[in-house]
Amino acid sequence: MSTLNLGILAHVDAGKTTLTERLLYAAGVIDEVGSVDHGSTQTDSLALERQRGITIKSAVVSFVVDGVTVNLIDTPGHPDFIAEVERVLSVLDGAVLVVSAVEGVQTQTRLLMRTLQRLRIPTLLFVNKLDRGGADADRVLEGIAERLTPAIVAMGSAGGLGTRGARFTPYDAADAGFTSRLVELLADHDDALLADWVGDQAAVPYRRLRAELAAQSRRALVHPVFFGSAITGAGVEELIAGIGELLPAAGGDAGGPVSGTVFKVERGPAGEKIAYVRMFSGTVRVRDRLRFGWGKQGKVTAIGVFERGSAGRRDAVAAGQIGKLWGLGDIRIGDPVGVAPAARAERQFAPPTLETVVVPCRPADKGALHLALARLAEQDPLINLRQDDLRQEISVSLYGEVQKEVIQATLADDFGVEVEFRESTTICIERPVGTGAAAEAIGEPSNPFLATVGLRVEPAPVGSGVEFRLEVELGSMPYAFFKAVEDTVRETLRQGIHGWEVTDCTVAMTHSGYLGKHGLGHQYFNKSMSSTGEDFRGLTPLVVMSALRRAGTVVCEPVHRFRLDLPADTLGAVLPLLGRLGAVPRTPVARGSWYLLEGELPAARVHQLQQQLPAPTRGEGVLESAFDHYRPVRGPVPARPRTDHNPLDRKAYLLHLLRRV
Ligand SMILES: Nc1nc2c(ncn2[C@@H]2O[C@H](COP(=O)(O)OP(=O)(O)OP(=O)(O)O)[C@@H](O)[C@H]2O)c(=O)[nH]1
Ligand SMILES: [Mg+2]
Repeated sequence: MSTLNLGILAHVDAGKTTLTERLLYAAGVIDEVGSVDHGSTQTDSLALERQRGITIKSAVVSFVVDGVTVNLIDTPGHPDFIAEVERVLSVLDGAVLVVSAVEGVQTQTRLLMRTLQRLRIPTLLFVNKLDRGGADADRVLEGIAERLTPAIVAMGSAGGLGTRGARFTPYDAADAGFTSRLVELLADHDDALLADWVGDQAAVPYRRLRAELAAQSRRALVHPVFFGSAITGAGVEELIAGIGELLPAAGGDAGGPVSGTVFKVERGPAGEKIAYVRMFSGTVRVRDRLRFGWGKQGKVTAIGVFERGSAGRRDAVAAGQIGKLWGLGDIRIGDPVGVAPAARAERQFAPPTLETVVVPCRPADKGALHLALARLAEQDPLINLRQDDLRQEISVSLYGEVQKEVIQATLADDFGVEVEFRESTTICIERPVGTGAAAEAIGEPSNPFLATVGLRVEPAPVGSGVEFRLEVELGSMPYAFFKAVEDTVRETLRQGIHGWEVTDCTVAMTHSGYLGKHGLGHQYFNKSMSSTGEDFRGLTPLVVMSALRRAGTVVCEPVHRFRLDLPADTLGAVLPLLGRLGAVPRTPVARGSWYLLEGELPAARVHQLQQQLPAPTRGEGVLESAFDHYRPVRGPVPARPRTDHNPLDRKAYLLHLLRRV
């Protein structure tokens, strides 16, 4: 049986979880439709999700349609949990992007669609909530064409809008408007089709149009749009048929080399680690010794495979399927299993832009807090646990206030640790502004290490991260020493001149040298006179930081792009507020008695704007915002306290190393 791994994505509250429930019901997996509002759905299974009525973690369920096992991954829509969406993107064969027929396309919808398109993930659209007052199918379809992609086609018409009787009626061959829209859409990627159609319409059978529509949808070139209501079930049968017809099943050879990706990690009832893996090739069996991550190994003690509902115990998981693996204690999110898949592991969304110090209410809980946060970081590495050894504090990175509340509640409920947070601060970055080089050689009086390291730091394009490059012969030193230098460079650059992570730069190694067994003319191996990895790890921070100081860095803060809908008469009161918060608005666009105002706003001010907006807009202003880019900080440069012994202070750094020995 083939498999289709299908993500359900949308902005918050669009109805993903309700739709998931409906799909399971329509496929006969559940006998009763659960409700988000009563906390009884299959995929919002965490206590916190049920209490709050929002999805926090991605969850997998499955059903069978026309002989295909569909693994549905219900994702959270709140921007604070975007990391959960990011982690599943690399395992999807297709997606359904849900848009509310009332709220329409949102900033988050655009962000998701752009990403799905960039990754070429075949995507169907589902316009939900036809039954709700204010539903407007035509306006939303226009919004999709304008703000998401013009490569769409409505697969039917919506009627009875705003009532429980709202329905979706699929078009068919008899619908001339539909067939000509299909030809127009498909002709962009199929010249022959247009020529044949113009020659003789009758010679182009409807079957051919449907086949071409399926082919182009499966290549993510076009996006069919369905309509319905997850609450009443309208349009859901048609969506299921569309999923079967228009999205591609997983490929992969079950007999090939093992290759998969871990996209989720959780702990079972006994605290055992469970890894969710999407298999791209090969078969993993119980008791197999498995390679994963980079150089790790372990024995698989049990396997669960998603089939007809939840995961059942199986002996093996094969190409295309999603399995839960037990027994791999060191496994982490993002680890490849077996041969690394040629997949898309890189970052798709902006990293968290806030951080906050977590303080246990009972000082005695410090140890327990660290363990608990380490557990949370297993499931969400982006919280980027930072232990400040100097101040004995722990901080985490965050997307926003909702995530903060969720962490607080999880620590209390699951780990019995009550915590408070200091005020969140913005996470800045540092980018080098020029080129700087430094080198220290073995034997120089100021260099206490048996290592020669020369490094040059220079700016690289925005978004490129840190690239490490060799400008010395790879054969000139044992590989382990190069690796020690590279790892240490990356580690050291996590805190730049002002304490922020340094990025968008290239670090070239320009000098290298070590003392081997026969160094310094010694005839016999003298251990005390041969270099070790520790020498390179000790020297590199000094060299890279002095090169960085010569290059100079600029501190950049995260900036959001915002979109503000305002009653026209409130614009005059909102503009000064935006000014005070450091926003740069563009020219307002009038839309009837409303203004649409777009612009940029420092991430640090988004929360304040959200809180202060209701007063001048009588509670009617609607703000959407999403991270856009980093820009140099204007005004005083914020510094972040270091958590290590600063290699910029050579003496303190060396004394610290000495004390450690
Ligand atoms: N009237 C109506 N309400 C709906 C429909 N679909 C969902 N809802 C309601 O909308 C709210 C949000 O639904 P969810 O299914 O939790 O939405 P979601 O997209 O999963 O939300 P997050 O996971 O938190 O992003 C709930 O109160 C649902 O009952 C629909 O088709 N019609
Ligand atoms: Mg949900």
